Order: sequence, then structure tokens, then C-alpha cells
Amino acid sequence: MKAAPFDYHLAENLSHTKNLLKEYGEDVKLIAGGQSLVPMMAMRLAKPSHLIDIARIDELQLISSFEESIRIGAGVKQCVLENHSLTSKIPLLSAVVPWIGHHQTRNRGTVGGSLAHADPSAELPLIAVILQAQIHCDHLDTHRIISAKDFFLGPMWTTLDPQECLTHIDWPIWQGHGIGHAFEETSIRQGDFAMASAATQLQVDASGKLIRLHCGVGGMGGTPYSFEDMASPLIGQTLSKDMILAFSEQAIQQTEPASDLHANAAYRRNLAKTLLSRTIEQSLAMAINSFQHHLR
Ligand SMILES: Cc1cc2nc3c(=O)[nH]c(=O)nc-3n(C[C@@H](O)[C@H](O)[C@H](O)COP(=O)(O)OP(=O)(O)OC[C@H]3O[C@@H](n4cnc5c(N)ncnc54)[C@H](O)[C@@H]3O)c2cc1C
Repeated sequence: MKAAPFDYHLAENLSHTKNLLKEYGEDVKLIAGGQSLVPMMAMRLAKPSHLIDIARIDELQLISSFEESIRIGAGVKQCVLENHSLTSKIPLLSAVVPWIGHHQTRNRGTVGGSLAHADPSAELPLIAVILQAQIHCDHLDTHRIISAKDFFLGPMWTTLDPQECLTHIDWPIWQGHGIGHAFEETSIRQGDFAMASAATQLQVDASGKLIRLHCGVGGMGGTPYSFEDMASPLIGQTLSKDMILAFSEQAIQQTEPASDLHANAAYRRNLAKTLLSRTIEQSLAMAINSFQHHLR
């Protein structure tokens, strides 16, 4: 199928984008990398009358470092994150990028596009929720900062207003020693969306006791799940394999996976439980190792 007819507008900068968004009202769509929107338009699941191309806006391409966070422009291409020196300060983010689609899609697909598209199986929304990223959006003269956990409302549904442009994302940098992270996913073929995925970032003290545990799963419902609140009883404890398994089992009970051609809900739950417990174990090993390395 071919896309329904539309008018194309090349935005010169952010303020031009906002004016175009205002001018064309509800019947407009931003296009960044086009890796999700173009297929949706080709299937006529999206039929905007006006398309505003934001791919060449310099303001959206910036990556900058602050003491407590890294700011990544919405228009930064996913491939740029793979080797960027600053993203190494957010190691879970660097670790996840090679799992997003293929080289070809990462060469065009953007960080902001992935978050705005909000596929429940996508990797970046899961990591944004787990790392408690702050999402910045512009709407005419107003600017909103939305915590990632409040940003995703359902499959392909976010708090973004049709006339709002996601401008950048602040990713918190964890300070100190004893930090570990891990990401795991299972998909039918390499580069496909995950059947289920799990991610963890945690921190331990010098005696191996847990200081914080941020973890969650993707592909298990309409939005990514984060289990930080559930993890609070574990803080201050030395995690054993049994504790990790029990926690993962309990966490996965909160999810509401769908059944589809690839897997039924029960299979997805089992898979996600295994992936989640693996990422916690791997992160813990990394965290303890890094502390020992630091003390040597
Ligand atoms: C073969 C294939 C495999 C893929 N596999 C994966 C995968 O495994 N994991 C994964 O996460 N993704 C995957 N994707 C999708 C990924 O490549 C896209 O990059 C991503 O979902 C959307 O990013 P984009 O920049 O291309 O956005 P676009 O397609 O341009 O836009 C997507 C949506 O976001 C909106 N939007 C874009 N930028 C902004 C902004 N700044 N402010 C407000 N709204 C905005 C658009 O209006 C549109 O609604 C795959 C795609 C393909 C074609």
C-alpha cells in the first residue's frame, strides 16, 4: 500500500517547527527518522495531511554533559549513541543501543522518535523508565518536563500533545562505585522487536549490600514496567540467588502480557522472569567486581 497524500514541510529550526505545528493543528505529524512513521503511513494506520520534517534541526542533535546528567537531543540518531564518549557515562544506554533494530534503522531512527512512538517492546522507552530519564517537550511558548514513568500511557500512546515537540532527554548519571547494569531480550530474529526484555541497574556498598535497585521489563503490557518501588525491601540486604528469583517472580505478577502468534502470555511471563533474574544477577556480579577492582 502507499501512503495517503500529504504536504511536506522541512522545518528549519525549533521555532519554525512550533509555528508549523500551530498552523496545521491536529492534522499534522512530525517526522524524525521515519523508521516507524513511514511504515505506519504506508499501511494507512497514520494519515497526516501535513508532515513536518525535523531531521535537519541542529538544536535537536546536541549531546551535552552536566554534573548529574547527560542531555541528549531528541533528533540524535540511535547509531550516534553507539560510540559516543558521553553516553559511556550512562552504560545501560550504550549497552542497549545495539539491540534496537538493525544498523540501517539505527542510522536514521532517533532517540526522540523511539520515545514518542512508544512501542511497548522498544528498548529505549524501557531504559528511560528504569533510569528515570526526564523528557523535555516544547509546545508553542511552554516547556514541559515529564518523568519517563509518567510519559508512557499505553501502546503507541504518550502524554505528548499532537502539537508538542519532544526536544531532549536528560539521563541521570549514577555517581560512586559498585554500580552494575545488564540488559537481556529474546526476539524471534536478531533485530526484531523483543518478545520480552529486561534491564537492571543497581548499586552496592563495599560489603556488597544493595544501595539501590532499578529494574524492569518490556513487551509485557502496554508500557514498560519498572519495579523500583517493589525493590525497596531489598535495600540494605545482600542479595542471594533465591532472593533474586523470588523478587523476579513477584515482579512479573504485576505485568499484563498479551498472547500473540509468537508467544502466549504464560510463556512471556516465564521468559520475562528468567530475563529479569538474569539481569539482576549479572548487574550484581558487575557491581561487586567493580568495587573490588576499585579497592585494589
Ligand atoms: C525493520 C525495523 C526493525 C525495527 N526494530 C526495532 C527494535 O527492535 N526496537 C525498537 O525500539 N525500534 C525498532 N524499530 C523502530 C525504530 O527503528 C525507530 O527508529 C523508532 O521507533 C522511531 O524513531 P524515528 O526517529 O524513526 O521516528 P519516526 O518514525 O520519524 O516517528 C515515530 C513517531 O514519533 C513522532 N516523533 C518523532 N520525533 C518526535 C519528536 N521530536 N517530538 C514529538 N514526536 C516525535 C512521530 O510524529 C511519529 O509519530 C524498527 C524499525 C524497523 C523499520
